[in-house]
Amino acid sequence: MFTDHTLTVYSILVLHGPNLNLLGQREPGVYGLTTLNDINQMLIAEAEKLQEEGLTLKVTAFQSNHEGALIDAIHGAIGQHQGIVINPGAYTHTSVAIRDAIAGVAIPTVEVHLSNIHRREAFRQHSYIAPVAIGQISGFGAESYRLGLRAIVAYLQQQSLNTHP
Ligand code: CA2
Repeated sequence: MFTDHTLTVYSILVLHGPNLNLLGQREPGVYGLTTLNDINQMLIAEAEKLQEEGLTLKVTAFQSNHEGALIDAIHGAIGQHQGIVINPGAYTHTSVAIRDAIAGVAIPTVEVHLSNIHRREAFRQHSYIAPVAIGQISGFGAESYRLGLRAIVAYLQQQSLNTHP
């Protein structure tokens, strides 16, 4: 009888879109007091917690206010990261280019939002990203990111079980 001691290692890229660098510093009434750094630290803490479940998780976070920089980061994920968690910010509602990049790299991606975009203005209720994402988590504040990280990891684990039963 063989016991599989294979170490499961996943590297996840977390992308934050435009204006999210202002989190916790401006408009706390809309987006709360949590800063982007708080969110990134929370995700690193979550990765350490998953370590106790036998999973080695590396989290790399990147924020940009520029569409092209986000697209370059998505392209750069090929061969480096197994999953992406992205809050595309306002590009959610405008960017065919980010959608094409996600579809192009074919890396499983979870879309996250702090606010519930479906109960906000009509223009925020459409996402160009959702059709190329595994799923969308929206409306739980900073917790959306933690849930997004959990979701991508659960997806990758399931995929690996399907490939190597
Ligand atoms: O709810 C979300 O996470 C959004 O992606 C946030 C975007 C918004 O355009 C999307 O419709 C929904 C805006 C992020 C702006 O963040 C700020 C934070 C503090 C001050 C000003 C903007």
